[in-house]
Amino acid sequence: MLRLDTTPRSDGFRMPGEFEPHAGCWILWPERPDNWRLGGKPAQAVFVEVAAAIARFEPVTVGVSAAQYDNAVNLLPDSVRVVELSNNDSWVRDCGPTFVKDARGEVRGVDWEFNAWGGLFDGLYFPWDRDDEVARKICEIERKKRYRAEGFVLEGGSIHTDGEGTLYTTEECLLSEGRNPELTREEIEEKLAEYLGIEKVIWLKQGIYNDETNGHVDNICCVVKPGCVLLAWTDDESDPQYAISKENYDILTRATDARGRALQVIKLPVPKPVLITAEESKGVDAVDGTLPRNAGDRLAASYVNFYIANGGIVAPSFNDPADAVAHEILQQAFPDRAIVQIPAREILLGGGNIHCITQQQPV
Ligand code: KQY
Repeated sequence: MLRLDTTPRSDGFRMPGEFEPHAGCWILWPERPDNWRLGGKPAQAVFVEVAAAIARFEPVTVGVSAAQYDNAVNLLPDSVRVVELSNNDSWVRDCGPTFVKDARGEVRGVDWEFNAWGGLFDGLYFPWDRDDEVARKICEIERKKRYRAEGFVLEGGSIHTDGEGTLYTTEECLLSEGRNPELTREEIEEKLAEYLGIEKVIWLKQGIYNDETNGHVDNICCVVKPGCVLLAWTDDESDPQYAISKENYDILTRATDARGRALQVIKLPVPKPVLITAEESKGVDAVDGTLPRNAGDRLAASYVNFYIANGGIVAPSFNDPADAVAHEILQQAFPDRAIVQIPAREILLGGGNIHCITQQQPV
């Protein structure tokens, strides 16, 4: 399909909010043994649960390597489409296309440059060449025209939009050394405006404590609807998460969005610190150049990292008393959607959560 030399803004395209209607959802199958313990088997079981839960609400496609194709087909329900799709790991939120849409309803894909969350500076593995081809291949499969943002590094998990001109991100990630160090904040804002059709960027400072993505926004804050956001929160002032969340809360409550609205900020508690066990650490292959998984390390656990499906919310749970609180808050925030919680420790052990392993395709 066509690679376009124009930009979405010049063609009248904008990134819709995740809460707008979807044609479907993309997922990539986990298997690399230096990120997923025990060769990815426990993670695969949870990915199956996530895919099946989302498939209750909208069509799901799972991309999988040739080596794992039969296994994935065997484990996934028949309602899920499985396609062979090479990748370096299973974070389609970050390496997949960001879809944009115009007023006539045409959907196109933005294909960002992907460098595994920081390239040779502080990236999480090497190489990442297959990941960088995923957006192009999904656009081909879906017959969508594609904008390649050549030379501009971005992951889908580092941005959220309200679909009405406002984009949310973090300074920790978008101004990081490993992404676009040659660009100023203003130049980055200009790229976001060109490729996503947004008019205003709300810059949070940092993401969740110890998040290996350099603080993706999708783990700390997300958009419920225009003018309303959820923010990961703790009341425990001794937790390093407190100062991070408080600073972001102050920014959000003082901000106005692209339409001039003050924001409603809903606090969503984080679970108690989740640490890697010795057994979990032992199950991950040590590979030079891949971030190690050490026993005792704190994982970036957050209930904010959920997927908004047509008519449903597919959200992580952590076997924590706050699971029920999160369920209640999500149900109040999304009264017209069914809340489905999935025990997500195995995804968290890989460095992200349900939002990070999914990518919506708008209708
Ligand atoms: O959180 C994400 N969006 C991706 C996490 C990547 C972790 C790689 N080990």
